Amino acid sequence: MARTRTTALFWGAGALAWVLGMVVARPLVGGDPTLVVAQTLIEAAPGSIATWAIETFGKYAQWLLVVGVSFGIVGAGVAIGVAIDRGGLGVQRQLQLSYVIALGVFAVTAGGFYVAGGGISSRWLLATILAIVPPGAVWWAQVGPRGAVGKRRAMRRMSGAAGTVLAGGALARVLGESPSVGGVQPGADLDPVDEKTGTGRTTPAPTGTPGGEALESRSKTNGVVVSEAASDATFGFDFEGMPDRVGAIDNHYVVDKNISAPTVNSQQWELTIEGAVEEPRVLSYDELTTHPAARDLTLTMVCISNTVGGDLISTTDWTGVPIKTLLEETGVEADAIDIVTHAADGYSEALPWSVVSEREDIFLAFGVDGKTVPKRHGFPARLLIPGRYGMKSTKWVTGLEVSASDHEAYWEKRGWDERAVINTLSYVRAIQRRGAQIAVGGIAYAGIRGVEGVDVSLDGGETWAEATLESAPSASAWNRWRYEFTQPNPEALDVRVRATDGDGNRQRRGRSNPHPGGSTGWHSVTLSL
Ligand SMILES: Nc1nc2c(c(=O)[nH]1)N[C@H]1C(S)=C(S)[C@@H](COP(=O)(O)O)O[C@H]1N2
Ligand SMILES: [Mo]
Repeated sequence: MARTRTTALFWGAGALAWVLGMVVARPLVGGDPTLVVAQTLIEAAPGSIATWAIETFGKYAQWLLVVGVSFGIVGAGVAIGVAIDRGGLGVQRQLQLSYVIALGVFAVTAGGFYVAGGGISSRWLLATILAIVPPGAVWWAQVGPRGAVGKRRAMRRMSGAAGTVLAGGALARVLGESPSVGGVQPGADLDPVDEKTGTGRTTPAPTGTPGGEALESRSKTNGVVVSEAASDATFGFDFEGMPDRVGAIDNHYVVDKNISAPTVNSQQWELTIEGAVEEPRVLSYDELTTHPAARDLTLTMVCISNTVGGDLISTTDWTGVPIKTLLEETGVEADAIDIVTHAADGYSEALPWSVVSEREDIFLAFGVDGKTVPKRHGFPARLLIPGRYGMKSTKWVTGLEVSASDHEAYWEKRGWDERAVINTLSYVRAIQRRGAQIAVGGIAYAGIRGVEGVDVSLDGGETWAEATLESAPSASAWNRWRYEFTQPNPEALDVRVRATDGDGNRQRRGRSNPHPGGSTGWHSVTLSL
């Protein structure tokens, strides 16, 4: 029994050392074998499980899976130890088996880093060696080439290995910070697009919207910022807790299926345009970024898995080329049905050609905030489709395929709505008190239908009043709204909000979950003041 425990402990410690070694080496190639396994599980999981995980764990779902896989590896190590001991193998046989397993661990490590890092490189070699040192040290200390050694010597070997790994880990961090690929870097400065083509650019906010006064107090209830300001000055739309009319990309939400974002080299990158076209064609990064049809567009993106009042919604200034132009230059055949976007992470999305050919605002963005696109938002180029949920807007685009049949996209295969047209939404974001004056404010969005009006109720939906709408920064962006009233000593307020879209249709009242077509329902919050 005691021996079983020792053997199990040895194998468990070896597995744990392996996991730690991989974590240490991770920055070198931007991933490791554990992440490769977790990523494979994410993509293989049935849609119902993926949706359940997103709904239950939100943005932590992917990292919980990684932790689970790591525990699984350690557990497997312990199980192997127990099995070896129970198997009643002789010392010689145990040693032979340990060599076979060591070889397997080495192969999996090298293979995993190969997949994670996209091939053979000096970084791949360094990562493999670094990750192998800790389990190697445990193995060497226990069995070693010349059998088990004394406790003292084992300790010395282990601390030597620990030192190597610490030094290697520091090196890995430094190298990991420096770009592993040449060419234009994500988030680098970009030449501004010609004034005359900048048609979708942010329209300036009307003046006379001063910022918040000095705050006396501030808190957050149900995700809504409750604050109190000193003076009776005008509220505007920028009081504490209100989002910026147009935000910075650094504050933009991030959602994708990947545990770590793919790394793409702008010099090696090319956009292929193929399928039902007159002649397939490739565009280089320079050809895309200097394309004469490049234009700016201010866009509000929202994820289809956003819940009522949620944070997966952001507005920023993008720069790109309409894909209609790129496709027409290439020559689209008459039997075209779908325009499929392919991506560096294996993701795909599709939109009917009948829709794309009608619209100038569906475009391949290579810039945001006057800079190149950050890695996590799809460097070097990502699609943007105003009016549709974020899932349609493929990041890390590598190709446009004109398909003569209906393409089944990544999330569509997992049971989400194919068209993914944005449902009208309105959220409460902030409430501020300036003496007896109170303003409640938030955002409203109806995709490209636009927002016509926003109503606010303070009595649980009995009576409604019209909110003041700020002009939208563009035809593809949200409106901020506020509603001001006087109430000397309110203790709690039951705030409800509903919007009417540009077609005159009121936002759906009934609550529904994000799956399969995006959440619906009026946002209501009870706020204590
Ligand atoms: N290649 C790729 N593109 C993708 C995804 C993805 O997993 N892979 N996720 C989509 C989803 S669900 C959303 S909401 C948006 C989010 O874009 P953002 O991270 O830039 O906000 O990207 C979309 N594009
Ligand atoms: Mo999404």
